[in-house]
Amino acid sequence: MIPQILILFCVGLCVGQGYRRKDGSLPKPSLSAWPSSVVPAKSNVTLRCWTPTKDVNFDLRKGGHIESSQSPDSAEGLAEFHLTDLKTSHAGEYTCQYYRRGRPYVSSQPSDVLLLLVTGGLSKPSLQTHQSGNVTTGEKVTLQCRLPDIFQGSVKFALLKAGTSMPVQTRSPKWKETDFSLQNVTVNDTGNYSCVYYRTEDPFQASDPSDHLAIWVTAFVNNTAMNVDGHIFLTDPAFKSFGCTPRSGIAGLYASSIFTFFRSLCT
Ligand SMILES: *[C@@H]1O[C@H](CO)[C@@H](O)[C@H](O)[C@H]1NC(C)=O
Ligand SMILES: *[C@@H]1O[C@H](CO)[C@@H](O)[C@H](O)[C@H]1NC(C)=O
Ligand SMILES: *[C@@H]1O[C@H](CO)[C@@H](O)[C@H](O)[C@H]1NC(C)=O
Ligand SMILES: *[C@@H]1O[C@H](CO)[C@@H](O)[C@H](O)[C@H]1NC(C)=O
Ligand SMILES: *[C@@H]1O[C@H](CO)[C@@H](O)[C@H](O)[C@H]1NC(C)=O
Ligand SMILES: CC(=O)N[C@H]1CO[C@H](CO)[C@@H](O)[C@@H]1O
Repeated sequence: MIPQILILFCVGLCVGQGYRRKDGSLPKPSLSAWPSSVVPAKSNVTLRCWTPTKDVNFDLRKGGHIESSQSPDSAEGLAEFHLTDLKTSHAGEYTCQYYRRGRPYVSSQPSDVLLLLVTGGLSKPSLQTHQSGNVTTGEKVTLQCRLPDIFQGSVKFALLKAGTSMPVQTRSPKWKETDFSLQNVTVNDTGNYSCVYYRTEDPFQASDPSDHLAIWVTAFVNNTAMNVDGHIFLTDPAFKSFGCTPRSGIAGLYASSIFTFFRSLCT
């Protein structure tokens, strides 16, 4: 027990003081994009570089070249780089790094690469699912993203989920399409999905996103057994209100409490 406490104490203390690794370098910071690393042209994005090390300055690099330098916005070692009115030329591979303000003037390892994609300019792909109707928890959902027929060139696909800041998955196509699999789905897989395709080299052109495909995973609590069960309903984006769509479909299939749940969504 005591060694564990000492380790925790040391981690807290050493990180706070600017822990240095054996080779003299500082550990890499983390880089994230808000609201997302895949954003439409003309919108804004904030790139956040974070480290627990104090008294440091930050560099944001794009393709290895310094794009911007900044003092952290707070004592916590967080720097925010605001990119506004995005153009396709903002797309690229970003990293950030920090360096100490005082002696010794060492810099950190670079962060992991964040690929910023600015969508628009290439026509949208289509997103479809092989499944129809509902799928139970634990099953696999396959979402197929397909290039527009006219498109030529070498690209990768990214599966996006509304409200998440990173692609759910990226995949290379097999000929004109790719299959994204969501394994062992849970309620957390509920959401609106879309896909884009992008060129894998500078200038990283990216397509408009496909139409949304809603995936709805509901957990039904069995009042007596408290078993959690779930079902997914897949609908076409053409349906205006997703919550209402499966209502008639499930009304006869499940207990009345579930019916009530969907009815409350619709009203
Ligand atoms: C982007 O940021 C600028 C300046 O902060 C603001 O004027 C503009 O409305 C923002 N654009 C969008 C699409 O949010
Ligand atoms: C699927 O998820 C359930 C519950 O989250 C878990 O118990 C099970 O081990 C998972 N199965 C696989 C193959 O990951
Ligand atoms: C769903 O997400 C929440 C919060 O992110 C997490 O606490 C929970 O364990 C997740 N549930 C499953 C079944 O993955
Ligand atoms: C998809 O987006 C629509 C509109 O924002 C929203 O009403 C709906 O609840 C979303 N569907 C899911 C499954 O999150
Ligand atoms: C719900 O509970 C009832 C009564 O215990 C049981 O017969 C039924 O199989 C349960 N249903 C599910 C889906 O677990
Ligand atoms: C449309 C569809 O596939 N509905 C299915 C939903 O799940 C129930 C119960 O598992 C099936 O009976 C339905 O056929």
